[in-house]
Amino acid sequence: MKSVNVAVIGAGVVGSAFLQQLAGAKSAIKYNLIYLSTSRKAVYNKDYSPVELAKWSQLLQSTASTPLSVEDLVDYLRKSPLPAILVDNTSNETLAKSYPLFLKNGVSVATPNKKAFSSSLSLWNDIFSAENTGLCYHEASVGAGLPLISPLKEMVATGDEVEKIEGIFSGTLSYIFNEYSTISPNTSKFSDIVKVAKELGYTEPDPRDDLNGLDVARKVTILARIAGLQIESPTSFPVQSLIPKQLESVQSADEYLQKLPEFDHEMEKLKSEAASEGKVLRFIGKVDVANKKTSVEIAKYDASHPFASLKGSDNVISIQTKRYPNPLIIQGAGAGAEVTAMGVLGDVIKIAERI
Ligand code: NHO
Repeated sequence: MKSVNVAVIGAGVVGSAFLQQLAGAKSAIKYNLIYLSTSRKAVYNKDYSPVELAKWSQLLQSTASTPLSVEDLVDYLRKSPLPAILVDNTSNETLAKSYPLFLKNGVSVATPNKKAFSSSLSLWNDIFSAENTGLCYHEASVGAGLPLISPLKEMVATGDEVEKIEGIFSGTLSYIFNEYSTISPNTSKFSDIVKVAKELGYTEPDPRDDLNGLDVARKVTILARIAGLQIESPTSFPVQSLIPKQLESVQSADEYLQKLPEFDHEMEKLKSEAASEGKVLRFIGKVDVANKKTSVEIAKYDASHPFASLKGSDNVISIQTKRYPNPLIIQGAGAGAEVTAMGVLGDVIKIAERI
């Protein structure tokens, strides 16, 4: 039976779900967990003997070992007697910047961490350099487990031409707009819905981290680059922030939420304008390949458009290509531990089959 060695960094929301799914993976390949770390602790054996996957949580709790430095981890995995895969389940930028080092040394990478793929274009080029001997897969960096990046890469590799990608890429902002701007008009206030979204745990601890549009801009950067655009960074194109200027610099999330009702009329104006045209508001990311334009903005959609009938915190992505002049629509849960971990494990299995 083929076996591979797997090193996992990060055992938080996504990491724990990933480890649980790895333990039950249905695959013809055997996955040995040879390294597991959080920011403070690590579990591994110098002789590469596997860590008991079923006991990962207790082992992490009782270990006295601290994480290896990036250089030492590269060295440990480079010398692995079996093909090695690094799974980065953190949102750490330094680690993301070190992927080229792993990949050059024959270590493959699977990750939901958006940072590496949506930072500078030179980092992207280093990660996907033809000289690398490791593979790098990142399905869950956009749309969690939705099949999006892999089919998009296949379309491009087989000669299709992407013309336009448009979508709702944030689970949080999907929920907020699906509740706020509905096909049958409602009287909900934007500030109240943001508060509920926070209470339900849909937003980041400070909702401004969702409402500033940067998370969506990162996802748009990734898709635009796959579609062939040379996007320099997620701040190199227009991104509409939903945070009123006056509230950008208030100290705490609480103060922001407390003052947000004072600005409800701004969003209300847009909502009623849309309603008078039989439309709803949605917060979308757009890649227009022909015109080399990307953007993140509030847009209006007819009640009959697939984006208008979205439910809960679902993502929806429309991809128009030469072969799919009627766009291909991919829709479903785009956030959450289980579906994100599924995307990561799917990548690990694909890598294991190919190395
Ligand atoms: P946590 O729960 O904070 O866990 C992070 C873990 O990494 C911890 O164990 C921490 O100790 C460890 N860690 C951090 N820095 C480290 C370091 N330098 N060395 C070693 N260990 C370190 O984070 P999550 O939620 O589990 O997220 C992990 C990664 O998955 C992040 O890159 C995140 O962006 C990505 N991700 C998460 C989700 C999600 O649902 N939680 C999604 C996608 C990707 O589908 C999701 C999504 O996009 C949600 C989004 N907010 C939306 O659409 O609204």
